[in-house]
Amino acid sequence: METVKVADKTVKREFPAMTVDEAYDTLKEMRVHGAGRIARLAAQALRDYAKEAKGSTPKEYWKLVLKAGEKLRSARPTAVSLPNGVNYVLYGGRTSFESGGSIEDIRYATVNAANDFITSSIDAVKLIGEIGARRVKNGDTIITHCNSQAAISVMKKAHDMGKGIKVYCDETRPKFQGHKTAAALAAYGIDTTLIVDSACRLFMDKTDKVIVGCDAISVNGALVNKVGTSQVAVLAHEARVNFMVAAESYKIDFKTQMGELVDIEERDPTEIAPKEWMANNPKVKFNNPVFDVTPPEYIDFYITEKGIVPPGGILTIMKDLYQYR
Ligand code: RUB
Repeated sequence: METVKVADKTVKREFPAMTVDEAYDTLKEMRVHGAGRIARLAAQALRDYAKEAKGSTPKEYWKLVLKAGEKLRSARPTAVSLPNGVNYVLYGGRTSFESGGSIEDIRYATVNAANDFITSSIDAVKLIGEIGARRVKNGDTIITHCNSQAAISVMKKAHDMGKGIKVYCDETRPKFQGHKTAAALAAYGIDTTLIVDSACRLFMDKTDKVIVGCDAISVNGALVNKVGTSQVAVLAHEARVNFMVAAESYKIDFKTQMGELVDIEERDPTEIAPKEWMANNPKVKFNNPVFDVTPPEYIDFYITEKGIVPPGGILTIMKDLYQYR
């Protein structure tokens, strides 16, 4: 279909081509992580699947696409960008299916919706950088936790603006995503120091701002992000340091409006202790939740692509964003 090819050319491939099963495994095993990238990989895999899927009727074709979307959505439970991204793509196709479109019509609508999601997600991260960097002052020292493309975008932009920032990166146990952030910032020319998570209190005294990313925002403005974020927020609060969250608006979790809680992913205990150690200490129990919740009162504001939003303002932007089902 010529139009699909034209639409496709406008979107640069961020990840190697993958089947739905490969993308699912890649997400589950965290070979690609971070909420924005998780969502874009799922949208890409769903788009590529929709392009090739066969079916003898529109209903049959649509059922296959829905099933693929369902599988991708289930790869990780906490980052709401994943279901939100997949739902956005499916909504494109569903509108065409429900209005009696042919297989080619539905295919075209699905592919376009995926491309639309991917480009707007990448644009959002860039915009967040621009909006957030204006809140950073010359010579600011920043603490960040985990590995967030949106938070990195703010820090890189502040550096581009010549603000001479200095950044402390928490290691972010157990998967050490902070190492990735430190490597990226240092390679960009930013004055970067890696610290262990438990040193955060010590360095908070030397810090002007905390900037972190986001996996999900609940309707009351609470933040769900990598485990340890809430501790950093409490320390920032105690030290009267600004706590800012860089978050694309598709990270707002609609279901929290109906009182549902965000699922907190629990991962394999071997991420926190070697198997041999576990075998030698059979009485020790393990818990490995990988996200936590920061209450809104510890958050100064969200930096979204739509502008700066205080935690209490999340509800008001929610309605606009959920025009798809
Ligand atoms: C990553 C993490 C990041 C957010 C935001 O967790 O908590 O802070 O996902 O990232 P994990 P981004 O490594 O378990 O996926 O701004 O890139 O969306």
